[in-house]
Amino acid sequence: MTKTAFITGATSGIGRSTAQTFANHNINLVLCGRRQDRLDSLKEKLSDKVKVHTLTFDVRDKVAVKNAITGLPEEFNTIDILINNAGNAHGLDPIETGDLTDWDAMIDINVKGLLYVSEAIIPQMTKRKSGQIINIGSSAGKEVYPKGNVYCGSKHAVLAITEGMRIDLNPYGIKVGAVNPGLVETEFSKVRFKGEAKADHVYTGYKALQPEDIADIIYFAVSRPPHVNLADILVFCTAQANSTIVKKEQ
Ligand code: NDP
Ligand code: 8X3
Repeated sequence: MTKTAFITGATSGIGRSTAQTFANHNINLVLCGRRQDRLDSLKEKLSDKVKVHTLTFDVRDKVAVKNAITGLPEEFNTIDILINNAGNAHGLDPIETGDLTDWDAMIDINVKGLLYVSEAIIPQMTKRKSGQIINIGSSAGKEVYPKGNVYCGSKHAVLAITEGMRIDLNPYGIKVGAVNPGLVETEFSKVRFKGEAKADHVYTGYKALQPEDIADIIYFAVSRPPHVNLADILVFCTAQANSTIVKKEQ
């Protein structure tokens, strides 16, 4: 039977690429983000392959999240796969000069937003005793780096929540796992550096992971047999050894 995946942060980067990969493998899609124009064009692009529905909400708005998910049309309201991907870093500052607005954004989006979406979807999975949840963590959820403080904290929280979900949803046979990438060339650094020129240098001098690389891994995780759950995957590009060591061309 054709499955339906619910992907947050589908307007860009890893989420958009995952939507494209899933469509290529005949998985119907509920695509979410704040930028309606991008959701519309992605829907237009993928609708010749699979059924696509879009939802526009900010994951920080728990009422909007709940209303959007409970209001899904019948054709899309059985979610087999949840990809909790929406998130970003905001700023890269030492803790002593950090910006409260940035801190709020990272905790509210990366942690609380993931929880709001999960809260609205998990009950249907427990009721059916089936489903799969993949949370997009980060290498920053495994290792803290200088000035990464709150972003790393938010991604450590994503990993802890993933483990908690896996334990609590174990009786229901629901698969839960995390995919934790290192440097991926997306709009991530534009957001982190608020459009400043230094964002352009993050992915130069080496071959960073591409969003398609992560989408392939996510598809691999959702296409395993029922008894196989990829619980925790850490992915670096070859040039990256850890959060601080990246081999760049001079
Ligand atoms: P992008 O900036 O390219 O994409 C981020 C996505 O998240 C967009 O679709 C954006 O949609 C959505 N999003 C952000 N804030 C909100 C919000 N408040 N409400 C709803 N949607 C939101 O970055 P990536 O694709 O790289 O990031 C995707 C995930 O991967 C994030 O969780 C990130 O932390 C993680 N990650 C990224 C890495 C990288 O190096 N790029 C490495 C490791 C992990 P819109 O703006 O339309 O709302
Ligand atoms: C994104 C990768 O190294 O910028 O999570 O934190 S990093």
